[in-house]
Amino acid sequence: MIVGVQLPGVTVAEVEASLDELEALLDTAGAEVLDRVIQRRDAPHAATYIGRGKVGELRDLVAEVGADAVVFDDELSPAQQRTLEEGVRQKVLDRTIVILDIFAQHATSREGKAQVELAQLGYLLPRLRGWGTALSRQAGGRAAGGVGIGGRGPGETQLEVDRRRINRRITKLKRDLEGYERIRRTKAAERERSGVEVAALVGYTNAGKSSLLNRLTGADVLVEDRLFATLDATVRRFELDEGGRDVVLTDTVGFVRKLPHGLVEAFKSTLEESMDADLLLHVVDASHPEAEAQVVAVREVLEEIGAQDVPEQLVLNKVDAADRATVDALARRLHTQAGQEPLVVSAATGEGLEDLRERLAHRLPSRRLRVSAHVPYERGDLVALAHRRGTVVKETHDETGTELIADVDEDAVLELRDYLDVDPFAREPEEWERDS
Ligand SMILES: Nc1nc2c(ncn2[C@@H]2O[C@H](COP(=O)(O)OP(=O)(O)OP(=O)(O)O)[C@@H](O)[C@H]2O)c(=O)[nH]1
Ligand SMILES: [Mg+2]
Repeated sequence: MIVGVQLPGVTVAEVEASLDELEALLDTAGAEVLDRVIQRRDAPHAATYIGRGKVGELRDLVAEVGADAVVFDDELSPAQQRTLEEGVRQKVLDRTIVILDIFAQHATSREGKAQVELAQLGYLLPRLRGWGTALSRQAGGRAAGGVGIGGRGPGETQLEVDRRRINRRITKLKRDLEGYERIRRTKAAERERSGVEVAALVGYTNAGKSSLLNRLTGADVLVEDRLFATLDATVRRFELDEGGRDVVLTDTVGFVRKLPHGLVEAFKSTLEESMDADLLLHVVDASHPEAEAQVVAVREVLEEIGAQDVPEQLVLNKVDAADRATVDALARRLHTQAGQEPLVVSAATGEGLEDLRERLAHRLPSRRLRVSAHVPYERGDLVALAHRRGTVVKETHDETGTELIADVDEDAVLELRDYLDVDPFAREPEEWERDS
């Protein structure tokens, strides 16, 4: 049984849409929804969320349809959860625990697993009272049945032991995560030094981010019609244009409405990949009826992780599955709101992907410099280098060598240094001419 509350200023349709999504989340988590209840309120009831009278009704309904759990569409406080469980006489869960559960099922890397566990423990800790016995059983016989065995001090209750154990675990997880983050930072710094530009795929879960990454880079990331298929950041390099300009594309966890704060907190270092990007490719499922609300939700999370100032390119995906007029209308509305023209693509058919590459090439701040050089014939390798690592704008030949005008990266400039007509390193780096 799923339960939503309709507060003032929210339409029934919006509550229904959010419940549809909760149903999809539960489906992904492996549960089946039998029925739903919507309760109108001016504000959530402090003790029971839906109001005391409604709890009795809910209990009868739950018994009637034979549901073995009630899932609320918003995060419940630990006290509300307890009170509701007593009133409904079934297990009471909320959207947060469902999302945490899916993340736990899907995490594969050690970092991903540690992040999810950290978020789960943060959720569990204040709720320990109700779950204390279950946790003790989980911990095995030692602590649970132990008479003075293990770390149990005199007069200490089971609850205190559990709390202490969880806090120790949280400390360890945080330490591990700091280690992973250091590795990530080192890699990011290497990329920065090598002058490669980074574009990050962001967007609502199931929008088609991994599909686009696979299409553009020939990667082989798991694509599935389920929520949160991707939890680990994948980084792929691909050639953007003929000039051999490389771009790094990152794929990461998708967003969802009411994403638990603890989870955003725990995943911050993974999500920071987007913060450090030169450009965000914000992928939207244009065939989804809630596409616009999803764009808003994604922007909220971006703000939460401090990525709101990174340049953004909207990419309307799955247009093969959507009605053309609907896509056009959506593109126009988003265009007016965001002041940028969304790209219209399909990862499935490949439509619009050339435009996407072009837009990427255009919007990524190039770290290249325009140079003009006179390269003697015996250094033909340098001319070849300019072709390989840059774009040659003009190439002429005279008796002594090749006259070259080219856009190249900084390393290539250094190699060409002896033959440059003007030495760009004689000036401040900020003054370097940049093509953009
Ligand atoms: N019709 C159609 N389906 C698509 C397109 N792109 C992706 N899909 C489907 O949409 C579903 C989700 O695709 P993913 O690439 O896994 O989406 P994602 O954004 O990476 O999702 P998460 O990792 O769960 O956040 C899959 O069933 C894809 O086959 C498209 O252009 N057209
Ligand atoms: Mg994915």
